[in-house]
Amino acid sequence: MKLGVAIASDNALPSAFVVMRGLEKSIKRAAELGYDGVELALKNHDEISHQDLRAILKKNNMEVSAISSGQVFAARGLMFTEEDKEKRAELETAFKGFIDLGSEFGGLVNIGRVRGMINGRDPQFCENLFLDMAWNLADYAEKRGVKLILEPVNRYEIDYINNCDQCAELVRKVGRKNFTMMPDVFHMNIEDADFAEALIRNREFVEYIHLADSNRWAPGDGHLDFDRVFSALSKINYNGWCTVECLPYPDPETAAKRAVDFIRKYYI
Ligand code: LER
Ligand code: MN
Repeated sequence: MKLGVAIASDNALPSAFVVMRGLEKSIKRAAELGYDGVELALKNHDEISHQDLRAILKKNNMEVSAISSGQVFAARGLMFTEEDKEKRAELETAFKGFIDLGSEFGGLVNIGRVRGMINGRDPQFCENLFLDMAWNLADYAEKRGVKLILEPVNRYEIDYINNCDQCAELVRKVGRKNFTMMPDVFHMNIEDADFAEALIRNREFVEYIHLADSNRWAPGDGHLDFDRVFSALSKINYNGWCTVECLPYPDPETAAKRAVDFIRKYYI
């Protein structure tokens, strides 16, 4: 298991769920704190060039755990369930840029809130919009050795795909080997009846994990049962990334440090 931390550029929205901001300084600090890698929460694929990113990672002996796309929804209003052709084309371009970046760095691109809303529309109509985009992007990603990872997100943020079972059902409908799932234990704590049962039941699709406590502070700062989470991950022989995606509270440095200190006891 490898440990990552979510970071973004200095100009990321306040609603970007990241621990640290400023790409270069966050990568350096994450390395010093003992993380193995960083998840890049990007608005645009060209926020950083491949060349600059390669150099910063090498200097700090760090990896990219995944590229995350929440700001494409939050800042640009783009989503898989969009009907408007121009906005769909804009989303496709953004994601292809993320996939190109992912093909050199980490090989994983997240689909969180960007899967979109239903907003009172016909659910089947929305699913078709989602599937069209998912198939198109999965084909593009497959040729570049990249996986797309769909994240169940709680009902207070999105009205489509809230728990792991719904996510697994949609992953089956997409039916592509490079289209899997990434549970976030903060959302699971709201939406899934039991961490262990949900992870074990859907083990074939668990590709990546987001970690935050019940209050979305650093793991250890709330009341979420991490013993149960990590024993389930060990039961399913999970060997991928666990990436801290908590709020930067009480401040980014403290959150990043508390998280790594708390989680270290669960991994070697
Ligand atoms: C949003 O709450 C979240 O968890 C992100 O990883 C996805 O947008
Ligand atoms: Mn998340």
